[in-house]
Amino acid sequence: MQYALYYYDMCPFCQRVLRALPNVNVEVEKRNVLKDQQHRKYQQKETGRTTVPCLLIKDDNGEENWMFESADIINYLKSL
Ligand SMILES: N[C@@H](CCC(=O)N[C@@H](CS)C(=O)NCC(=O)O)C(=O)O
Repeated sequence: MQYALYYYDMCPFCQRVLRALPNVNVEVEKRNVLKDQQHRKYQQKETGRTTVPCLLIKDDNGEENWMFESADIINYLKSL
């Protein structure tokens, strides 16, 4: 499994997730959607939304699932 967090620094909901990352048991790649427009475009293409934070969950078969809502993302990552 691979995990990527779509975020930007000034977003308080993103900060909540970012603060939780050191306490989870998986590695999460950070994708700043303001610093890299490709990330923003990809998220929008795949989800129809630009809301952050957003967690991309990619399984071993390459299938991608997207999760919104900071509380849900934190709970999910802590459950792993
Ligand atoms: N309830 C959501 C709120 C997320 C939210 O409001 N994100 C804002 C940035 S702070 C956003 O992405 N707004 C732009 C958009 O929705 O396209 C959460 O807890 O994650």
